[in-house]
Amino acid sequence: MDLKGCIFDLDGVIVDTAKYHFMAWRRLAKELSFEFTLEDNEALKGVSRMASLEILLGIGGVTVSPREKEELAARKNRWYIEFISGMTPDEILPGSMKLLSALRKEGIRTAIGSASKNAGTILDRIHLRNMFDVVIDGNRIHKAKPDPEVFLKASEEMSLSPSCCIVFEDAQAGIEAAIAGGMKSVGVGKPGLLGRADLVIPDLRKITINQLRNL
Ligand code: B16
Ligand code: MG
Repeated sequence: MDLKGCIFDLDGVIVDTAKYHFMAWRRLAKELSFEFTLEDNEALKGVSRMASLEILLGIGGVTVSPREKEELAARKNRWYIEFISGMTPDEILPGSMKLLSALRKEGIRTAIGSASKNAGTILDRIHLRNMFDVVIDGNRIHKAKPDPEVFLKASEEMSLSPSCCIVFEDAQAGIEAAIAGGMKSVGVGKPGLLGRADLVIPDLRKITINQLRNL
């Protein structure tokens, strides 16, 4: 392919914030008097905050009013912000920096395409904002993944055609969004869940630009 841009999901690809989301959701479940397991947490990856809350409430068999839902989501987010405010550049996942530097050296543009409304805070905490030409986060989109909006906005702001872009994603919904947007995709994680990606890798450590160009 004629590779001109790479779009990275944030949580689960560049940093492991899934653990902080889990800690905050588990605390909320505890307050609502039910257990929320690490296994349950898998279903929340890449899913928006309100959709995550719906899944959580479903697991606990809890019914609340729309107003209470807003309050519960806000409560979870306050804890989550507390957790991520202590993040440091040490938490950048292995291989990310090397790949981002190599891409930029080659003149390939880089973007973040994240469902998170907290993406800006995370990028600031890990000092990585300047490695991305474009940042599209949960505050700038109306439709959640698997809708391709977040990635299409990223390619548009990079002034690139979707067919020249590769999306890096750890969530199934994100791979579906890349496909729907007409982009190549690299799944970061386990092949079982990310089978529809053009390539699946365990992390960003060994991937080369040549491999990406061959997709
Ligand atoms: P927030 P990504 C996603 O980020 C997370 O994977 C998902 O677990 C989270 O619920 C969602 O962001 C919304 O996050 O509550 O911070 O707005 O993987 O798309 O970078
Ligand atoms: Mg993710």
